[in-house]
Amino acid sequence: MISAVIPVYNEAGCLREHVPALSEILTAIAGEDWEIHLVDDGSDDGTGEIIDALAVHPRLFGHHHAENRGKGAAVRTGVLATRGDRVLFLDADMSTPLETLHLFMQAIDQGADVVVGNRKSNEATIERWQPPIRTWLGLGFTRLANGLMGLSISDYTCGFKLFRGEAARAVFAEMETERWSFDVEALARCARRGLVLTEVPVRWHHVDDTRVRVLRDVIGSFMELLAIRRRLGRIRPGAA
Ligand SMILES: Nc1nc2c(ncn2[C@@H]2O[C@H](COP(=O)(O)OP(=O)(O)O)[C@@H](O)[C@H]2O)c(=O)[nH]1
Ligand SMILES: [Mg+2]
Repeated sequence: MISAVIPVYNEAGCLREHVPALSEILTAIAGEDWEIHLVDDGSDDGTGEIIDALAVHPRLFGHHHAENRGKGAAVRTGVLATRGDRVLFLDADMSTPLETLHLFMQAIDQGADVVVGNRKSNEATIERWQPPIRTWLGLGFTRLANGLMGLSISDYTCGFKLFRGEAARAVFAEMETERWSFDVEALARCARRGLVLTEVPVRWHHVDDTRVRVLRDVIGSFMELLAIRRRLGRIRPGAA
């Protein structure tokens, strides 16, 4: 079974279109053996009602946070509710085209425990770039995270990652980072467990409508990174 988790914060504009598209791809891959978990993170634009309406479908599940807690907290809520032996999480705006899922499934079949989308590879196709400031900050964030944690991951924050189910649930049960740096904690915990991590180049189409507020989120993400380093120390792969 494949489980998909979508963290959702004020996405009333795109859910009705994107969730059926995802259901279709999952059906093509897994027949009826899929589920989708939509996690509404305290939205105030009617997203919650749309999720409830979609969740009348027997394989679609809605979860609600009473208040906005952050993408990391929402992904955690969703992942811990999954039952699949594959767990995908992806952004509501579907910046990575869903066809990519086939490649990610192959990587797991070939032995990976965790497959992360990589927008920085030469083989990645960026159909529409983020604003330059986001690209530069992203580069700084990646270097800093790698330096602090002793890892060498090309792209932490691409919102498209596939895990073996047990690995996802074990890692997310331990997660404490609630906002944007949660990807770093998740991948650091994967490395610490000695899980096999594969990066796959993706196609990416930046969607302008964003919940990222540069100044607020840069400071918040930096504080989160320091907290992750304090909690986990430098990672020795396979040490826990
Ligand atoms: N749960 C939750 N999800 C969020 C929050 N902010 C953003 N998201 C989700 O995270 C994903 C990526 O957000 P987006 O605004 O597209 O970020 P960008 O693509 O990096 O500009 C989307 O699925 C959002 O709905 C938040 O505070 N809580
Ligand atoms: Mg986006």
